[in-house]
Amino acid sequence: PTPSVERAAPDAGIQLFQLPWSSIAEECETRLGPAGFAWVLTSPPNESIAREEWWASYQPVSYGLNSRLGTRDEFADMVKRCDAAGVAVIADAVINHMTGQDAAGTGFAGTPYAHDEYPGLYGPDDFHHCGLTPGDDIVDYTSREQVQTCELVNLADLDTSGEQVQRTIVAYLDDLLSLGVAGFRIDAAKHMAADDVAAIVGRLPEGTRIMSEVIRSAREPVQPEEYTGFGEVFEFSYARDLDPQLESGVFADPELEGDRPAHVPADRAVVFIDNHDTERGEADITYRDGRLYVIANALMLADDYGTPVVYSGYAFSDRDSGAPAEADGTVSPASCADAGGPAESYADGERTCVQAWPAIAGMLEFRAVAGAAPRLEGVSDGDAYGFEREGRGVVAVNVGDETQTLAVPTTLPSGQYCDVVSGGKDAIDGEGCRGAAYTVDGGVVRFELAPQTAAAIHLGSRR
Ligand code: AAO
Repeated sequence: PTPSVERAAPDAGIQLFQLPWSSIAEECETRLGPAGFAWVLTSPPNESIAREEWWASYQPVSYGLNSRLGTRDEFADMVKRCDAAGVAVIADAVINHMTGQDAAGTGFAGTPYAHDEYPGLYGPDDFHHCGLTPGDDIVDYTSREQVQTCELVNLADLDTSGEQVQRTIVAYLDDLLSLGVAGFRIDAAKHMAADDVAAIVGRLPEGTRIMSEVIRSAREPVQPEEYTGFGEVFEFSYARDLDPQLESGVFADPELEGDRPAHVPADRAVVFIDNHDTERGEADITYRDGRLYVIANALMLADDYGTPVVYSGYAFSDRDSGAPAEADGTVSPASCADAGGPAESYADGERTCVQAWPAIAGMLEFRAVAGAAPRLEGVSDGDAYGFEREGRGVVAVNVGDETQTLAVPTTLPSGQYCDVVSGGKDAIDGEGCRGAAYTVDGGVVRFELAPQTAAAIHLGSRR
């Protein structure tokens, strides 16, 4: 038995999509902090249009912090409580645009707005009117000019090169920082010139964490690499490369020397299996594929590339459906305290509570023990695949429909280990395993993997 094994500080994050602030605060205290999540990505905190679709959050009306997800006070309380639990808050910052162009209206917190008019914030001169396409909408993503000066799905496009616009955005972000947030996801960063984003975030205090959303496409001129000079970017290629392997059972090791081809450098990459857009779009593997989703998350959390962010939202059959809400429009609080998972199926609106899945907690522990140890060359056999984080742990998966054994050579010391995906050790100093147990013997560990399961052992799961 190894009583104390060195653990790296947590680095993984979790996106809690459309979850109210009061519920995130509770999750931080009861689950995220103890499990070892380093940060939580929230949905946009500012006032937006008053509609019940989830995407209302992406149409800002003002920078007041009253939204369907809670009040300013509730947001501030959440940041404090998460911080105290060791979980930093990253807020989703929608700064490329304001509302759709259709009509005048009143925001969720009562602020009036009209076409290109957001009283006290912006007027017509603060917006792009590209004049390049009918209705000024982006039509052709191969045109940098359209992507960065026309309107993304008809949303009033701020001219982020303007001094006054930059100042107004910085004041908003500074306000959030004053409440203790650690950084921002920059929504639709592709649609702002990288120089504009650099100028805006350059005015924020040093150390502010920036994660730009720049969806990679080989066919387009605007590339994620342009946004790595001032922060991290979400690397959309990660899941695009991984998912087909899990679906086909044909595995290929990533390039293990240096950075991966066609991915941003590891220290700039935020990686994910899915997010709120891709689970409604391009992602092949989502909560609907419970077992494969666990496998995908296990491989991501076991990896040595980038900073992973786990995703947790709610089930839906209609792409537009918002999270379950109260009569006054506020999103209903939800608790994952008693949740396990993955479930065989989810009812519409039901929270997936991925942060509560035992496999995720086990893999966060694996990740902490693996620390900076390099990923070694993988082994694949039939529908099974596995790899070692040198001297620290071994992960193995079987994506097929038959039970399969997989022998992985390892430098782990000989002995018995508990699989942390199926339960781990039964107590901190316990002798038994809650789930499967595996033996490392003579430099090999032989996994016995049920259909569509993952397993992982590490120095800290030795019994
Ligand atoms: C809503 C209505 C609209 C209405 C509008 C205004 O749905 O009908 O016109 O209001 O009234 C969200 C929703 C939208 C919603 C919007 C505002 O998704 O439906 O519009 O709120 O309420 C592009 C952007 C990217 C953006 C993504 C959705 O580049 O930044 O579109 N994501 C963020 C948020 C998202 C949010 C917004 C931005 C707006 O995460 O939730 O929208 O704040 C290609 C391009 C990408 C492009 C996609 C989609 O990607 O490369 O840049 O993303 O197409 O157009 C393959 C390809 C890849 C392709 C990808 C996805 O993998 O390789 O190139 O598929 O299709």
